[in-house]
Amino acid sequence: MNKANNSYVESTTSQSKIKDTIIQLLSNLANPKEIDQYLNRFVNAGQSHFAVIKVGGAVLENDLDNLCSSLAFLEQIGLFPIVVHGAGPQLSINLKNAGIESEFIDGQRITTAEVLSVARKTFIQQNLKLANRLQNMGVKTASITSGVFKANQTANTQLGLVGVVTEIDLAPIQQALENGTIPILSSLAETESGQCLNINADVATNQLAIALKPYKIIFLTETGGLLDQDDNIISSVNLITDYNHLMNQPWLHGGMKLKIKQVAEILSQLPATASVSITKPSHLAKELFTHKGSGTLIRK
Ligand code: X2W
Repeated sequence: MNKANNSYVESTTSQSKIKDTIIQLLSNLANPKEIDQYLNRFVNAGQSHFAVIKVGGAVLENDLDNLCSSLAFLEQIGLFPIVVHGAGPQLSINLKNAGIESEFIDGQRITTAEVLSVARKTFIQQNLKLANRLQNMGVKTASITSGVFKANQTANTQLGLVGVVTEIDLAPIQQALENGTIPILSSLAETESGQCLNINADVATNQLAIALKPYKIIFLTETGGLLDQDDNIISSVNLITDYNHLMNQPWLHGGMKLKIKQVAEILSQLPATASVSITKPSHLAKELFTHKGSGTLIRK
């Protein structure tokens, strides 16, 4: 048998081993056929196009164990997501402790030079906290805290040192994936002259998704999905059929409206196969590998 055939046998053997592992782990949630179907889609998306996962600061604070287990599970089965983390709540606490005022305009933090200096330290600290925890579990990571997001300072002078992303350098991410590591990105950018800027982590994720065109964009949150008026998770949103109806609901509050609007904007720039999931860390595998899912699936 020649080398090419050999590697085909090796790769199909390892894929069937992976399938066995997932089937075992999800045996109470999904049937093997379903798992097979999703695994094939994710593998076929290609190494750097499987998923961008956004992790909010609140999840890093309150659900780190589940987050790390879910990311380790993906790594174990050969799926390497690109992680973008926030650290908003941690930054607010650190600023308060330092006696520095912290205010927001439309979800963006007013960032003075003083705020930025605390923000950089906080974001890097949170990045390393996640990376260290994963590394202790045997998962290799690459902390990327600069060099990906190029930005201009926002035109809104009240916001100060907040960035509007102009360009994304995917090379550090590709390199990390080629090295067999999970890239973990902080939401910091630089201007052409090297000035560091603060960017909202959701905005950074959206911009990265548009540049990278992954198969899945996943927002890991504490609530685990978009909630309806009775606080039940809305299991799916079809942007073509449900968008106007949903946006006109009186119970849909501002934050959620903004999120749906942003998701619609990302998906409008991605292939029809791409979708966004909002779920909680402990439900990630269920959301990815079952028809039923676990959080909110948004597609167009
Ligand atoms: C955010 C970046 C962190 C963030 C901030 O300073 O809070 C701006 O608002 P979460 O945990 O995802 O909210 N930047 C400009 O977005 O973290």
